[in-house]
Order: sequence, then C-alpha cells, then structure tokens
Amino acid sequence: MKLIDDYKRRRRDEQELRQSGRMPPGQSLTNRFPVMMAGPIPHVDTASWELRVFGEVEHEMRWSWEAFLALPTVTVTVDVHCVTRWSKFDTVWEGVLFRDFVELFSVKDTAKHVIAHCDYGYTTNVPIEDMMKDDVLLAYKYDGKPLEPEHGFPVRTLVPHLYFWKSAKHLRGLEFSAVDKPGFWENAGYHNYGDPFKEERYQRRGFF
Ligand SMILES: Nc1nc2c(c(=O)[nH]1)N[C@H]1C(S)=C(S)[C@@H](COP(=O)(O)O)O[C@H]1N2
Ligand SMILES: [Mo]
Repeated sequence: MKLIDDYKRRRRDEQELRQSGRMPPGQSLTNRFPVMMAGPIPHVDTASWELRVFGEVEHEMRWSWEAFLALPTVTVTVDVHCVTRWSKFDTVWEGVLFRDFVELFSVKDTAKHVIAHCDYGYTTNVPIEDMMKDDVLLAYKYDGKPLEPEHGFPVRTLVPHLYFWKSAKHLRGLEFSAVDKPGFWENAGYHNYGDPFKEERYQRRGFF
C-alpha cells in the first residue's frame, strides 16, 4: 500500500501547491532530482578551475576555487521549475549572493545582460536586473553538501524565478554585456526570458 499512499500524498501536495499559487501552469511536482544535461557531465578539477569575470566591468577578475570559497555565502530555500514540466519545491542551496559578488569588481552602467559561460560551451543569458534579485546565487552546495557533478559541480548559477535552464551548471565565466547574447537553449527555440508563471517556454524566431 506504500506506493498508493505515496501517490495520494503527492496528489494532495500537488493540489495544495496549485491552490497556493506556487505551481506554475503546466507543471507537476517531483520529489526526485532529475538530471538535465545537453552534453557529457564534466568532471571538474578544482585545482585548475577558475571563475572569470569579464566584459562591462571596471576590473576583470579571476577567482581560484580557494579564493571563491573564502567569499561570504547565504542559504536560500527556493522552488525550481524545469521547462520539461517538473517543478521541485523547497530546495536548499548555499552560495555567494550574486548581488554581493558584483560589488567586488564594479559593474559598468553599460552592462545590461549577464551571460553565464560553462564547460563544453554551454551559455545562457539573463538580464542583469534579474541577477540582482535576493535569491540569485553562485551556488556550490545543495542540501548542505557540495554539488554532485551531474548537478553542476563545482559551481552553478541559481536563478529560481526563471525556468531552470537559466541556472547554468559547471560555471567558468560570467560575462557582463551591453548587448543580449541568447545562449544554448535560447538559440534552440526556447524563450529568451523564460518566466514559468507566464509559460514562456518557446518562442518563434524569424518571419512567421
Ligand atoms: N552547463 C549546463 N548547465 C545547464 C544545463 C546544461 O545542459 N549544461 N541544462 C540546463 C537545464 S535545461 C536544466 S533544466 C537545469 C537542470 O539542472 P539539474 O540537472 O541539476 O536538474 O540545468 C540547466 N543548466
Ligand atoms: Mo531544462
């Protein structure tokens, strides 16, 4: 009967989440943690890893893993929504608050977009004002533990109010750009912004 009980509980939780307005349209609840990865899972060596900040900033900078770990962190509990229609609730992440991070190198007024650069060339673009929200992190712990390789070790961006493809795993660089640069999924027909509550899943490009 355990399976049936679990199923019933999940249906009840899901209903509650819908009624409370936390469930975006067209989504359903998962308690698992699916792995969504466009390519192979990189196994990053933190000894040679660095995070590079470049573009429209006063000081281009690089952080070694050690230097990055020395930055103050915050912990947030957030819901994440994947465009493949699963949502995961009350996920707990620890990392560097993006808004605090940018204080370290002064962003120029000309910077309007943040492009996350990852292993194997995965990129994704987010407007800079979205990155400044108070639950946007450079996250390196999930549920109190280091990120698993398949979930983005050593560091990923966490942008919970947009579809989860905007939360870039295996982060290597943050580019501050005056012009928008649609990334991997955005160029593959997904929406450029990706608000789950507006179901901004796909967009048409071109003439029609
Ligand atoms: N570097 C990188 N980051 C990525 C992806 C990817 O393929 N490569 N997939 C994105 C997508 S589509 C989703 S839904 C989430 C999934 O994160 P998870 O595998 O930890 O669930 O990561 C996003 N970040
Ligand atoms: Mo995704």
